[in-house]
Amino acid sequence: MTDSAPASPFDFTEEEIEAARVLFQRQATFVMGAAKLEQLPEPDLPEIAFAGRSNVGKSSLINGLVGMNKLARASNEPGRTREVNFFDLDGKMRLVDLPGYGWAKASKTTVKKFQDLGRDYLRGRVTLKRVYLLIDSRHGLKSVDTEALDALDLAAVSYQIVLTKADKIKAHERVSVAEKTLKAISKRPAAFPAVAVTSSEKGFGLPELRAEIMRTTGAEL
Ligand SMILES: Nc1nc2c(ncn2[C@@H]2O[C@H](COP(=O)(O)OP(=O)(O)OP(=O)(O)O)[C@@H](O)[C@H]2O)c(=O)[nH]1
Ligand SMILES: [Mg+2]
Repeated sequence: MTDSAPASPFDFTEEEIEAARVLFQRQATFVMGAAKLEQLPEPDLPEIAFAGRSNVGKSSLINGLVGMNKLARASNEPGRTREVNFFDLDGKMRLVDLPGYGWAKASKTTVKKFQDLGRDYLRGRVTLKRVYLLIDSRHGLKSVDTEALDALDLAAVSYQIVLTKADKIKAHERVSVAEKTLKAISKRPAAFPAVAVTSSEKGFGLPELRAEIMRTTGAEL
């Protein structure tokens, strides 16, 4: 039972799921890693960004969505993604991999530098359609996550919660952590009122998330 996909909180037709599958099979390429705000690519495509604690699975989720193992660099070493990394899905949209927060081992100045960059990107990007805020399904919302949600609400950036690593918990636990998380964000003004449950490792939740991204970005085949 633990490998079965959880009930989807999304309402998509089979056609939408299929269109999104085809869309995400298009060529995905690394565009650039920006270490400064001045280095961001021109805002000429819809973007979606992946944010969350270090090691929560942002880079792995991007790889899972596009079906490539090594597009975004993932590793067990927290703080792997140190720049704002841009990936182009065949001119249809850009997927943006943000440096993680809550990363204790780096020096304070390094952490601050990348967190400030991530925050500036999130606040000022006109083409940013939605932020996917990743939460480890084994742990649920922690106080550092709450701070990130506060910042997104304050900046009025539309965001959605995505629970990650759901292969590591049992099916009934997936349901309860999703319900609990949904309840916790219900009064947040910029939160999309649904919680995605995913596993990049096993692939579940990804077809629905692709469909959701396709809808949000307005990307067409
Ligand atoms: N079991 C399991 N492990 C996962 C999953 N997603 C990611 N991981 C593992 O979690 C670790 C961290 O994944 P990353 O994708 O590098 O995490 P990140 O959020 O990009 O981390 P930073 O770049 O440091 O912020 C890696 O060892 C992954 O293999 C998942 O769905 N299931
Ligand atoms: Mg990463």
